[in-house]
Amino acid sequence: MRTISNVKNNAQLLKGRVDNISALGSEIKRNRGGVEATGIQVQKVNASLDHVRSQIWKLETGVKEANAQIQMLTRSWEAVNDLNAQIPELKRNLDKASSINAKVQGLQTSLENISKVLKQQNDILQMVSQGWKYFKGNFYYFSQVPKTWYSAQQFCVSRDSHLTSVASESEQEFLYKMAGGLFYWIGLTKAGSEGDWYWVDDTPFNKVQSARFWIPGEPNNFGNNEHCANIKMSSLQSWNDASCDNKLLFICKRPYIPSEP
Ligand SMILES: [Ca+2]
Repeated sequence: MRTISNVKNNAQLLKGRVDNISALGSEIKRNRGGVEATGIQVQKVNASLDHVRSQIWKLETGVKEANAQIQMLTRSWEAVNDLNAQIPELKRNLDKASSINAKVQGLQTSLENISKVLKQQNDILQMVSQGWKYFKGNFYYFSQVPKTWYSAQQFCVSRDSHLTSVASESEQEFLYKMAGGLFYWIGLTKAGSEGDWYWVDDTPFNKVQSARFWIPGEPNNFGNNEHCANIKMSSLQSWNDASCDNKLLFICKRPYIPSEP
């Protein structure tokens, strides 16, 4: 009986050990699952770390690029500063250049004026060398050969002029002084008009202003045949009307028109 009891006890013990082993097996199983889960977690963490590393690398690259840009901008800024420093000197040079330019233009204008005056003097000299006298903007030719009034006017026209008009007291004075008491036809006539005096060069005849230039008692239209005027006396009152067919010396007048340079 003891033996049976012993066997029973032993069987009980065995069963207990088998149970324990079984419980251990289950625990090991559970733990294995935990280890597997932990492995997945570690992998995930590793992946996150990789991502963070790549972000950091990108940031570093960005910072390097930004630094390069900043250096370039700094160099540009220094170049701008250098240029700024040169501006006052450039401005001074520009001022100098403008003032020199103004002087050159002034000289240019002076030269042009001198050139004009020389050209005019040359024109006048040429006319004078051909026997013309210059007075206040006109040339006058005092003939040495007497002609009738009409032939005299024809001669003047052939020389780009007309028998002279007298438009002012100073002109009258110039003419009678140059005439020196000899008789000279002037361009005053009433031929072809109805008794009115007119200047043959189309200067308007001022009857009132001109009254002081006639010799007292003239014009007397002697013989009803005196239709042309001449300078007869060396005085302000020097005009006489005479027959246009008389042959007298004569005075041509041509306005001085400066030739273009
Ligand atoms: Ca008369």
